[in-house]
Amino acid sequence: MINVIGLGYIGLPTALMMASHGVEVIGTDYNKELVDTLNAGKTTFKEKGLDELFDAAVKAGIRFTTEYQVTDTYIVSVPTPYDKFSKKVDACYVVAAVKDVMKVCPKGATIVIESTVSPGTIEKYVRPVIEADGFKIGEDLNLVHAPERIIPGNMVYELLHNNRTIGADDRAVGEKIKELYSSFCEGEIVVTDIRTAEMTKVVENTFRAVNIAFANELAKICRHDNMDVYEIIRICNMHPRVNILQPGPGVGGHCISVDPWFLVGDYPSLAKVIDESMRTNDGMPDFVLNRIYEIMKENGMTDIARVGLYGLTYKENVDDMRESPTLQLLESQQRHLAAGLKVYDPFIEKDVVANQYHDLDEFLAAVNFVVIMVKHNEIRENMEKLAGKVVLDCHNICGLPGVYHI
Ligand code: SAJ
Repeated sequence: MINVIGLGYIGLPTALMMASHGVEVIGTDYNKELVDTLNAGKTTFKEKGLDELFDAAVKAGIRFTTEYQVTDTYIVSVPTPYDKFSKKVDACYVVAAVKDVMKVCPKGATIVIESTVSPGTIEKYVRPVIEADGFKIGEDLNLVHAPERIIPGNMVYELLHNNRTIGADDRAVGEKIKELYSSFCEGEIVVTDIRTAEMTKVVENTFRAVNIAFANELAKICRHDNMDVYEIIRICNMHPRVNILQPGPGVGGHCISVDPWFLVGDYPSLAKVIDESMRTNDGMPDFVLNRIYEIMKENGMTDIARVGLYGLTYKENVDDMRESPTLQLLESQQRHLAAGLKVYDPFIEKDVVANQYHDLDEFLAAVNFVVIMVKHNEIRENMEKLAGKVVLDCHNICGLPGVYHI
């Protein structure tokens, strides 16, 4: 039996996937409300294919509880927040979960840490905690790091098809865990050591952050001299060895906007390009806010309350708002005492910010300047409703004449 600890964005789909592929799984989360929701037969967030996967897992016998189980394999997928000031990862939830596992696990059990951690975290924070309790790693307890790679919006498909990395102290233990993931994973699974596994995960997300920053910097350069960044990127990408990403209003999510800071925090004098890239991405919501003021001026607009931000999530077609550029922009606007922007997102049903709308038509009726912050399918399918409005299209999806870009 596998005990999956932490039933959030990663733990839940992983637990469901294993259960629906014939593995006996019990999911544990200390959040009773979340466990009650799952036990009532409901999923806790929206994700393509998740409800169907949930049904299959429930049929296969998955159970949810707040209690840690006595078993030989644990998968820990709890959050690893980072400290905004020190830029370092806070491993407190991982450490707490490992401590709780140690209270119940039998000798020789394996703890698989799926949570993203900065390189060296397991060495620095997890091993000492285990050893302090008199456990001998490799005898009483085995440690494995199996970082996840799935992308919100396409999690179910990617869980099945992505290649994976498994880091273990001991090859045989790594191979055993590889076999477990092979129950559902059709991708290639590489077994390596823990430190390498930690590093690859952070490096993957850093690669993407640096490349997005490059696109964002190009957008700024092109804006300065009124060049079309999208056309330039399109032509450059026809070169066989060039593949530039797309500029946008900023980078959100819990990974690409966070993980690269771990490297900056740990190697401040070495991670220069990464540091600068992260600052570039983090500066994009402010850049958009300035564009809004510029465009208002150009159109003789003075009332910020007639401006509406379309999209609150960190990217299209998900209901996840973590580190979202829209939230960053709103925070910045409040700092500038210019509160009043209207906001709407079809994926966010609860009221989370001031002046939030829950109906596209009502939102559009309330504003005459729309800023497309997120390219949800909904807005792509309703472009004609933007006719006659001033539009700042941060994703170049609009195609209407006279539209502004970042
Ligand atoms: N973005 C741009 N321009 C682009 C691409 C993305 O501005 O050309 C922005 C998006 O709008 C979004 C952010 O970047 O705000 C990140 O979005 P994403 O869809 O690229 O990635 P995430 O954060 O949803 O998922 C990432 C993935 N990592 C990589 O692609 C290296 C996923 O594989 C990871 O598993 C996930 O982070 C994670 O959990 O680490």
